[in-house]
Amino acid sequence: MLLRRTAPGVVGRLARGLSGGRPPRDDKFARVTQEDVQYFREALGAGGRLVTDREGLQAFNRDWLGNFEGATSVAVCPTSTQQVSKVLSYCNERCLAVVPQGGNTGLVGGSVPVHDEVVLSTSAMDNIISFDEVSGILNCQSGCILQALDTYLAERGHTMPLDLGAKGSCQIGGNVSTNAGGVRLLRYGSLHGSVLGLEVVLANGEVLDLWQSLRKDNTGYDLKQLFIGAEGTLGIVTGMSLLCPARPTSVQVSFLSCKSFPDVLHIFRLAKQHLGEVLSAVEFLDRESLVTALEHMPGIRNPLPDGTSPFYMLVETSGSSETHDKNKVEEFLAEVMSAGLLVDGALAQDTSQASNMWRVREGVTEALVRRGKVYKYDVSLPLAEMYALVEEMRERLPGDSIRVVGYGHVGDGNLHLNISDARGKERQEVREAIEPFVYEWTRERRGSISAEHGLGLMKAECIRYSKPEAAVRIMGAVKKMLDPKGILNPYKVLPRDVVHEGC
Ligand code: FAD
Ligand code: 2HG
Ligand code: ZN
Repeated sequence: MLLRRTAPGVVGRLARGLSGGRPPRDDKFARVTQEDVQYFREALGAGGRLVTDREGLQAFNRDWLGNFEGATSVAVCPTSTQQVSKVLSYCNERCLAVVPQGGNTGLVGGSVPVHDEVVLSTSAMDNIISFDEVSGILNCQSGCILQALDTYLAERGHTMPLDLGAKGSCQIGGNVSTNAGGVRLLRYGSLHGSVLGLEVVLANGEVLDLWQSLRKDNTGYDLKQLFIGAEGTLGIVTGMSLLCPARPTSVQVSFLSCKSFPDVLHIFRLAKQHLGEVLSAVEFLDRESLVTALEHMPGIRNPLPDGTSPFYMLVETSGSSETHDKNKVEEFLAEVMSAGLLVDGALAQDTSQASNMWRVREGVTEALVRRGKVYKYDVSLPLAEMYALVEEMRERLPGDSIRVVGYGHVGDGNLHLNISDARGKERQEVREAIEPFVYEWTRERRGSISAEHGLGLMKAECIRYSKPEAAVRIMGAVKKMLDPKGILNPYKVLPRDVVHEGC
């Protein structure tokens, strides 16, 4: 699916809404001057792009959800690592705060300035450097769009090890920096496993060359892992080496409906048992999610005549033998039916039906934004208790305009809990009914308050719900070591009390 940003009119209405309020500007940071802009212009030379006009800056200042809006006066778009290094070394010297930005599809306010930080966008760093068809190793710059990489690999019989609804806009550097999960994590694992090497520019401009293409390397600490999921707070990822699997030639997608969440889990268990090595995705959505997608996303059709069951699932297999895989899926469906778990089900007969099934599942996020204000939560929970959070939230939040929806990567224990309010604007009483309840509920079950979207600005002060004090303290020390002046993505990820003074 090619993702288009929501029209500015829609997001404009929603801009605000930040749990915990916007942190005050840290006045240790210098303000951008004309001389700074002139320096950036010279550092970029002819290739790069500098954006300083108000209209052009809008897209850099506002996040995809329209919840967060900053006020940068300059976006710097370099084309090379050397340019990134020059810009960062200068900003560090001047104590100018910098926010790294990829495709700006992040959902926690990490990719946009909070105040007047310089935006360093990787959008002009989109070169594919090499691909080895024997090892499946891809080397590229960080600004490559995920979908473009996958199209490139498809022509060479390979696939990207991750896939997500924002693939038409998100960049691989952003994916690595958020440790994005997505719909194929069940099959290919997390980016901590697929990233073989990274090139990172540190806050002082030093280029840290961890750009190896080795499957095995046990020489000391695996430093690249620190930058995977650091959300731009430790360095700017400029290039990488990724292990890409062979592209499956047979993909079977089925869409099922069932009566209860325990039935969803039972079907998941049967899918693992019967589909084993070819299973590539197990996603679920509740009726409220399905209805929202169908109401607000023109062109998406319900794959089933049944639109009243409380739960829907998308089960995908990816393999190399169509007959074998189809047989397996049919056996699996027969087993699900004979266990009395299925209300209805459809197996896609062609790629257009399969892609419609995926659009239903992946369309929920955009549909919610179109419906009104969204309060978005992304939690990891023990499977057995996962959906109880949605049910409890419904009891806490009655009201005609409110719709509580639950969907996500059931195969990974990752629930996307979204509270949609058709009234369209942040309401304090709604926010207070959700937070801190949702975080406490998750902590009580030793879950994670961010399964895959990160902490960004939205949850920086909430890290302790999922991490012990010692871990937070060590994170603060790592930040201080790698970014002593604290210029990289300030106000994000770490709570204010562990961030060192700097500058
Ligand atoms: P941005 O949004 O630009 O940035 C994200 C964070 O990374 C920011 O903190 C930014 O400062 C930092 N950053 C970006 N580039 C760099 C860099 N080169 N170096 C250092 N730091 C950098 N996420 C999932 O995990 N799974 C999903 O299934 C999923 N589905 C989505 C569906 C939709 C419709 C949308 C809108 C979003 C979805 N997301 C999902 C969230 C988002 O797409 C991911 O977090 C994605 O990885 C962000 O990539 P980006 O290039 O847009 O990064
Ligand atoms: C997905 O899985 C994304 O579709 C977005 O992670 C989830 O919108 C959300 O809450
Ligand atoms: Zn997700």
